Amino acid sequence: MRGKFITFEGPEGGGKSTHVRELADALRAEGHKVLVTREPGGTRLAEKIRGLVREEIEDPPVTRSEVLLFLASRAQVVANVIKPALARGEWVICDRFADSTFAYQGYGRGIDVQLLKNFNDFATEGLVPDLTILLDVPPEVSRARLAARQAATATQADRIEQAGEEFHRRLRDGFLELARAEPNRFAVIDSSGEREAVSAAVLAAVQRL
Ligand code: Z5A
Repeated sequence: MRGKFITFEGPEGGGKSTHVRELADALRAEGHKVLVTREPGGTRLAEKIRGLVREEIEDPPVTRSEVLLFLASRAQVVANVIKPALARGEWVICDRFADSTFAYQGYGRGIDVQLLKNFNDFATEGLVPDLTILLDVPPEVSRARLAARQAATATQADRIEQAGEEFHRRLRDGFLELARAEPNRFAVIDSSGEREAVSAAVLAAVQRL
């Protein structure tokens, strides 16, 4: 039997990486075989693309290149990692997927979302998650968490994190609009509260699946 495909989405600092790990542990404890991956990334080539899109360089990618880089990374991880794992009956949890392209490059950067959906279908051969968990946080919570993490790890905001406040407001609204359009696929969880409460809401959404 084909495995289940779960994606985590949302603005930066929403706790995706944290809750991906916690969900994977919970599912493994129930005896499921779970593969965790992320976007951009998840294969050697895709991890190189991840470096390229986040790097501060003199000639940063123009928006169209940015889209193509994310889609190239996605095509690699879908073909070489996600689809084979699903075919083996494993659960796959992916930290970001197609909805990030629609939110960041569509609502955020202003590329037509329908056009992005068509290109995305080409990259994924039509693969759609069974469940998408949208960890929603307002921009001020997102900024505060990222600032705390940067202070703790002595790191700097990357190229995309540095995009302005208006960009981050548009992409959050974009995620929420995507969720409204597909209520059966999305579970929207307020991630500004306590971590334990968010974990419980994630598990409840997965149990419904
Ligand atoms: N991108 C794109 O533009 N288009 C695309 O198609 C795709 C991606 C696929 C990926 O970078 C970047 O690429 C991203 C979108 C863009 N933009 N940026 N920047 P990434 O994967 O490195 O960044 P991210 O996805 O935004 O992850 P993140 O910043 O690491 O955030 P997170 O994974 O959602 O959160 P976290 O690391 O689990 O938690 C952040 C901090 O908050 C951490 O210190 C936690 O301990 C803390 N935290 C978590 N939950 C809580 C709660 N509930 N309370 C308090 N503190 C908490």
